[in-house]
Amino acid sequence: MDTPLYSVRMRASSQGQHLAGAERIVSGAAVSEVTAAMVSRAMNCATGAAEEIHCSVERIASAVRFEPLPDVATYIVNNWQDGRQLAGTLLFRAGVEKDVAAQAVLLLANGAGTGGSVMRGAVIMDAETGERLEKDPSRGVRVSRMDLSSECRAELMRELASAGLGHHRVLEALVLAGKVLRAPGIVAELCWSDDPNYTTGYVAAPSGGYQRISALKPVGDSYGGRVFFVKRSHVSLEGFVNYMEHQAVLFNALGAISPPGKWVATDG
Ligand code: PML
Repeated sequence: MDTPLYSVRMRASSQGQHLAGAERIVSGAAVSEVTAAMVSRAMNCATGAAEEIHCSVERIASAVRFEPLPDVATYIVNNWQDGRQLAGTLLFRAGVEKDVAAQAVLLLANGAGTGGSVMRGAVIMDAETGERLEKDPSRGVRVSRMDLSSECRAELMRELASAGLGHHRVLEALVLAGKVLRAPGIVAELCWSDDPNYTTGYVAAPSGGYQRISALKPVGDSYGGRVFFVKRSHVSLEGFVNYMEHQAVLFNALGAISPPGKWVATDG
């Protein structure tokens, strides 16, 4: 009989503001240790002490999908303006209309949530028309239930560190994007962090993999978020959201990790 797996999730907040979140998929034997490590991380958050920490542990009842991670590429750009131009190019290459890509960049830059706030979940956008498709635009879609097998985690940490990509955000975003790229009907994802000191973001696409861009916003800017592009006429939105929120995906093999390369913007 297969060993049962558990989804362990943590979210920490202070004065109603999200501070930190984490999630893992582990065997029953590892649940206590992983939960304790998450609580410790929330208690020692660089952005302030947590006032509330919520942890949940759920046995995964449905079949877990085992998948390889996407390839990783890093483009070094001169500034965030060039980074946004590159994001537009990569999104267009993936199948997103040019004006829709530009619209998505502006949406994240100005706050995709209610009243121009940062949205915790992701926007779903029609790659052909730019129409927003998420049911509740104040909440967006949360991607959940994805992790690395323990062998793959150890190997990935080693490989990322030796490529100079040891920041925890790279590993976490790569795993999330890995799940997104396996979604039925996904065209591409655009993401950058709302951390004012973390300016790197990425465009992920089934054909291009996880394509990091060294700057997508100026330092000090606290806007960020995620946009998932689909083609409305080709996708079941219900199936898409259900996959993002509920399907457990465990990554058990690495993709190629290329060394960073310089990217120079072109006119027009
Ligand atoms: C990376 O450097 O590859 C991570 C980029 C996106 C980070 C998103 C986030 O942590 O919110």
